[in-house]
Amino acid sequence: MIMRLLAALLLAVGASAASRPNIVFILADDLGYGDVGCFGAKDILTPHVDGMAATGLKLTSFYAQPICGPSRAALMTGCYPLRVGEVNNAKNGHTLPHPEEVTLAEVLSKAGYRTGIVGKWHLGMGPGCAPAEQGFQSGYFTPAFNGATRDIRPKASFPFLRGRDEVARVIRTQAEMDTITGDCTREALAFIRASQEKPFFLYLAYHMPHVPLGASRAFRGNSARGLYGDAVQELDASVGKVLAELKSLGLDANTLVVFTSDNGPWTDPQIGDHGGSPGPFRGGKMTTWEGGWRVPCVVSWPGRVRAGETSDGIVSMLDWFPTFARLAGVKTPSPAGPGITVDGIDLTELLTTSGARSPRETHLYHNGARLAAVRHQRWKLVLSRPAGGQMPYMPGFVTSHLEALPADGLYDIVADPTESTNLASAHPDVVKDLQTIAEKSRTELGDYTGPGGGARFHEAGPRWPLAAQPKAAK
Ligand SMILES: [Ca+2]
Repeated sequence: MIMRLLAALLLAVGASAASRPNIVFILADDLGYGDVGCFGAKDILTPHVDGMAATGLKLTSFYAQPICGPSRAALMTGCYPLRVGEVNNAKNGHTLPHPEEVTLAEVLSKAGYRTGIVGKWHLGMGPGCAPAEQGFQSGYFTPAFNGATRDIRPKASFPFLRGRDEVARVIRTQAEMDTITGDCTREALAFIRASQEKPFFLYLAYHMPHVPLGASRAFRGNSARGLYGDAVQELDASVGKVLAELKSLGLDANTLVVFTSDNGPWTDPQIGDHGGSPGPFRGGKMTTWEGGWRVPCVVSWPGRVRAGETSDGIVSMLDWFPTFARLAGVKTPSPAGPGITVDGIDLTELLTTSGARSPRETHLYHNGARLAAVRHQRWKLVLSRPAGGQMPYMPGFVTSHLEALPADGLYDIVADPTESTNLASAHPDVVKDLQTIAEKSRTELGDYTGPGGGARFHEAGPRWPLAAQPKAAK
């Protein structure tokens, strides 16, 4: 009897260890919905991402966040950025997760995964905040973005760090910018080769096609969308190299690969066209409209993830955290640990069961700290807001897309994905339902006026909005 129990136990342990997949999460930066072939691009060729979609699952209502920092914080914590506890109890435009926040890398590391980041971090480098202190055992990364201007400014530079703070190289020139995608791909392949003994989590956060753009010589002039398209085609070729490496090492059948973007493309005329396309959607990066939030997303895992299927169900960047935790065998009721709320919803059934529907019905849109819109099922309510363009808690960021809206607008996102027809007066009952969801979220998470009851704080002292405005706090 005891022997039989032991045998059963060993079998269970063996089965769970063997079925825990490697996870490769490939994140593009500012890549729009209309910049990938299988999502409609005709002037940029992305055969490798298209191939992932053909053999995996394509998500056509995948929501990131409208800008880099919050999107990465959402991925790393599984939470709406308004819930995430930040350094100094502040609420930053680019979320700065507190060292006490439990990250996806920490959860997977604790579960026995080898964890590595290659590419762009952008979640702070203060004490306790660097990748090495937020769960990554290995790192080759830039602390923040690759620049904030269309062209490289003569005195601008940024470092690639290894480990905690060893400077591996510094990017100063266009010629150096042209090498960063290839550089990250080389590092990613090296991480994969060095990590075969354990299940591994590779967070491969490419800088492209965020400006200033760069592409190596072999890709220059190849696309019909200028340097932007060249940069995306090099990104796609890099995805191909990662997939080929997994295959040649015999790891492909046990590796889940996700390809997506952190936000939509810049389309603001004040800032200038950077080359990206939101596809059929209205607006772009930092706006409330779908173009800023809905990005290409494909998932592949041969033999496990639905092959050649498409899901239009709502899926959020928040949802990877509980999904990956479950795949890694984490058994606590909350994937982040006892008592820690996670907003993400486990996608395992959606990913692996043919025809399954997304478990998510609601998505909240925050611009900076402002609750800007709510989607529930097919309906999206874009909340009224004053003129000004200034985003609360994003001082310095002005975008003409944040135009004044005198009243809440209701859109049928399924029938009208371009958000062209306001149906608020035709469906007052739906407006009311979505306003109720908005109000509940304000109670739990907060709004630009201040945090909600479920927002986390890890320090004594004043909390935002006062903490974010030290002068006013005195
Ligand atoms: Ca971005």
